[in-house]
Amino acid sequence: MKIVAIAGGVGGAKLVDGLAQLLIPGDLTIIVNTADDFEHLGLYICPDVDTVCYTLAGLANPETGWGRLGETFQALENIRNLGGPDWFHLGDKDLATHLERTRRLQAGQLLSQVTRNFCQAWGVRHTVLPMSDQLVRTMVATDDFGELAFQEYFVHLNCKPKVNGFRFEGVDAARPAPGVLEAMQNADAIVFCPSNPWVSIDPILAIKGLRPAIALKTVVAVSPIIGGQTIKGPAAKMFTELGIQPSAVAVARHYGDLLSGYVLDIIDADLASEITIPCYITQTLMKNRDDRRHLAQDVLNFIQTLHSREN
Ligand code: FO1
Repeated sequence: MKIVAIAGGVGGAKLVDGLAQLLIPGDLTIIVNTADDFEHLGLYICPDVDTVCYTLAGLANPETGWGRLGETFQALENIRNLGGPDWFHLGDKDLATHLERTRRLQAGQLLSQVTRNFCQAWGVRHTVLPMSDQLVRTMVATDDFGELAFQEYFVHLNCKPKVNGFRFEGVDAARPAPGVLEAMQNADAIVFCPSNPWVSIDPILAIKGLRPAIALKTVVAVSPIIGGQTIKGPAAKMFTELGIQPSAVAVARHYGDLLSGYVLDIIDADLASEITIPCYITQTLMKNRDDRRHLAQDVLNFIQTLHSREN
């Protein structure tokens, strides 16, 4: 079965790892949000792409989900000593990724090309595609701080400002990266990973041509909200601040008629009656690699059930 996974950072990377444990490389393409990308210390940082690649390569820091395993922070300590910005925790190994990526981009390579080469170097055999080679930037509209660049909001201000909307700067001029539309066309199903709907999945859906391509397919989303809360990140807080009660139902409504089926946690089993599309209830919390594989297997089984209902 050919699957396209649409993913943001940490939560998305976990399900992607589960799918990668089950599917042969030619059968899994991961399309990753790049609207969290930013320039920092003169370097081009791609947090979600790196999180997905490090996770698939077995190089990710298991405590944070982002950054590298066995990381040191000597460069950051020395930047701090010089009075430079130290709020974004760039480790020494991770810095090598950003330095080399920046060098290649400045030499005229495309982000998709650099990502492909890095994946080869890290031994990632499944296809990881940035959503676009053009710059798209999530801007977070807040009550008290005006509009903030995403990482300023997310890391520097620790998601504290009250949010009242989002804007994806540059999205109108952005095109899907090479291979993205083709992967969607060839896919048997598309999986929305349990990533933040507002700032991880929506930027991908906002790229010209992607929503219509997705709408033609069997689409299954896994809820990033369990028992009204997010495991990591501000998705539940964002729903609340936007006047929507955070729940697995709210996420399903957010994606609306794009979805063919929806996976939600056992804790939220009662909510399935409020969702009008087929639901699959299972344990969605992924505490270890086995949990990731089990959830991925559930998602694949569910897709097969949906396909047999369609035929
Ligand atoms: N997230 C944090 O909460 N604090 C950090 O200092 C931080 C550093 C960082 C460095 C490299 C990287 O690839 C990711 C990093 N992240 C950090 C995660 C990242 O900002 C977010 O998880 C995503 O942008 C949201 O998907």
